[in-house]
Amino acid sequence: MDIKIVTTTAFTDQEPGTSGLRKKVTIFQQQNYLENFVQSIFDSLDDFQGQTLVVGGDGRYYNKTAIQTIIKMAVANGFGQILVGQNGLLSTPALSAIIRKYQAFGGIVLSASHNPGGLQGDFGIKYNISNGGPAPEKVTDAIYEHSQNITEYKTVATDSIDLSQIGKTKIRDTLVEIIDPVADYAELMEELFDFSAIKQLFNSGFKMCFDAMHAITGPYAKTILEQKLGAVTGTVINGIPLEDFGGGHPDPNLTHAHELVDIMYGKNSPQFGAASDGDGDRNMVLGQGFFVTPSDSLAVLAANATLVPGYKDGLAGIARSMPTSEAADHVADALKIDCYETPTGWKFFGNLLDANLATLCGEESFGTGSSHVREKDGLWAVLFWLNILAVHKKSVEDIVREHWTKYGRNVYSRHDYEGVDSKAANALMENLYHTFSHLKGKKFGKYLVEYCDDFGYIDPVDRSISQNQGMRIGFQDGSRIVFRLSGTGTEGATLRVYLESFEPDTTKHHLDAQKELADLIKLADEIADIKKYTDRDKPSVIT
Ligand code: VG1
Ligand code: CO
Repeated sequence: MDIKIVTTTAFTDQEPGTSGLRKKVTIFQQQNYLENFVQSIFDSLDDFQGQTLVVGGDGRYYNKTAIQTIIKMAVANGFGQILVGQNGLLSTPALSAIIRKYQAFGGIVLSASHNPGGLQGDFGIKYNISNGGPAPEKVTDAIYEHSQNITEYKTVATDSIDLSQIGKTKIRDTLVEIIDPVADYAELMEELFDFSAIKQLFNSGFKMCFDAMHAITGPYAKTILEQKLGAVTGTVINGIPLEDFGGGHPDPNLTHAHELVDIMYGKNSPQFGAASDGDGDRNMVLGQGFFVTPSDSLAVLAANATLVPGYKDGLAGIARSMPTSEAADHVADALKIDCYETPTGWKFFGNLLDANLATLCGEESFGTGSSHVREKDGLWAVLFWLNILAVHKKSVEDIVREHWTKYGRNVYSRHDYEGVDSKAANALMENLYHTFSHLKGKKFGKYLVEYCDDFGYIDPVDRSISQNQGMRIGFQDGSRIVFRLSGTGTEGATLRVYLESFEPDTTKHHLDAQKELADLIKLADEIADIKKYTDRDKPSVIT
């Protein structure tokens, strides 16, 4: 079987965003579009001959086609072994776990995560390095660079590989192995959490609802929650992965996971509710009629970590993305450990985890994870909560309220303006940047501006610098407003406005976050002229 060298022409738009390259399926379907990007990944790597590559995706439309292409190209480029999830499926955290367990050279994740799928939806591809985590910026920059100058790619002519049967096949000198997508991941979860305590909890009549949103976590959640932990059949809803996610938007938040929200806010709701996203790395956690913000979730997990076997010796540190609320910082202070503030995107946590500076990480965008893998991990967060619930035997709401009583409440919300005209969104950010010089020291009602800047980050481990990571306005009372443009969308621009205030007064902890933040919301519009630039009078999604 000969290696074919195919001549190609570069595409100019293959720049990875917050989490890999994401485009409309129809863009990926252009001739050589995927091939160019995959070859650019391989051309950016050194010394992978004979090594192992892990490949899998969230099962969205185009997943299977893309996997066939990638296997052939990985063979032609000289990988020694390729591990592929059965039927092309692997959740993002499972892929990370498998890279680490089998000491693979790296992995390719096919997913556009929380973006809708199907022929009219989005597709995406991301490269993960040998620690199991997303490639750092220096690698994604190199991939983009290669993609702009590419003239040829390598592949082999061979029949399609049967992805449905677990087993091994040899193609040229490469061993292609189809593996169980769930087994290794489930084993890792069993090492970290007290399965017998959680089993007892379910045996005692505790009920939960897990909404897999017809995305990748269905098979994982069924195996772990229903089969291994004894949750009743039917605990997992929308558990079959579908190429178009059943027409839904697999983003676990109050807007898109409305089926779960209706159940949890309805009559006779189960004690615990959770959902995960397209590729299984996000999570939303709910109690009965009670929403846990992802920022609070990180703080609660950190405060209770020693109750969980995998974290019984305590945490080395905590890391959170800059727009994530400072709730975790209060826990870190109490535990006398460091709390790191990184730019948005899981790739910035990798070095901190590798250097054992942080054990738990989190983002306000429904992402929590730990040093067990190098991705955020939706089901892991759900099991962590279950473990805490099994020990405390209290409701989710009581656990969170007691947490607020002890540490104060960081009232938090994110307002997204999706599908805004890109030029207008850039103009808004530009204008904001120029207002900074006269904002500092200014008073808006009770809010005195203490600082405002464009967030930059120096990685404490390798000293690499990342600039322009979001505009922050901090007020003297600890409140913050952050403005960022999304790096994962595929249509126009999405403006994200992050709002936070600190409320130590327990008598106010029951109040609604939107009402509590009303002044800051008004102020955000006043400072950034949101309505004028976006031509919208309200956000499209509020979380
Ligand atoms: C969003 C989130 C960010 C997250 C990223 C990938 O990025 O804000 O916190 O890491 O998605 O998550 P952006 O640039 O659109 O704000 V996932 O689950 O889509 O891989
Ligand atoms: Co995701």
